[in-house]
Amino acid sequence: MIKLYDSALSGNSHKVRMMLGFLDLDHEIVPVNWATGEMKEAWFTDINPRAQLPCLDDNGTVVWDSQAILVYLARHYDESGLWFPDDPMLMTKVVQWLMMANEEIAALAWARVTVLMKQPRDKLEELQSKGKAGLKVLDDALADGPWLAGTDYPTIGDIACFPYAGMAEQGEVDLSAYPSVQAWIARIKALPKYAAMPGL
Ligand SMILES: N[C@@H](CCC(=O)N[C@@H](CS)C(=O)NCC(=O)O)C(=O)O
Repeated sequence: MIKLYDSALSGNSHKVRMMLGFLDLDHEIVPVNWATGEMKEAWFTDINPRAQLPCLDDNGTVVWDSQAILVYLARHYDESGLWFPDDPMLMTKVVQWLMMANEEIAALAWARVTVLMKQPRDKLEELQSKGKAGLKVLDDALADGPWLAGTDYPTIGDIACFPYAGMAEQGEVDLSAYPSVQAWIARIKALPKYAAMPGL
């Protein structure tokens, strides 16, 4: 049985919950208390030395980092071959979006944490502008077609960018400037087997 070490509040964990849903994979959720820093406890760092969520354990195969987990699940379980396509150019494009998710779009995650956890706001503007730069790149790509990699079906690149783009307003970033991103968010939420997340 697949085990997902997860926090309900975590958009990175949500990427994995979405993928497990799209692939219809049975799994067990193991909640880890992000707010109290349970990821730093020895029982968890023995499993994931990076001390971060999410972390997946597939019958003893442990994978951490949401982008890496998306690749793992697509490679192992996606019979359609569409979520992470084999075609070299398409695969390259998907990897570009995985990197974007881990960089500019992740800045939106930190802006969200700053606001939700009422942390000091000295870095907030910097995080928001980095996130907005990412949203602009997404918006321009999505003006040309429904999905980020230029396919007519979603890929793990879309999943990786989705949660923190979709929750940008929780980090006080107005999404109305990004109409193609807004339409894409609605498109993702309308996919069959989409796993919902509170606040998204
Ligand atoms: N690049 C990692 C980032 C993971 C990450 O930052 N996870 C957060 C929860 S959403 C976490 O566990 N943070 C704890 C910490 O960094 O101390 C991924 O995509 O999985």
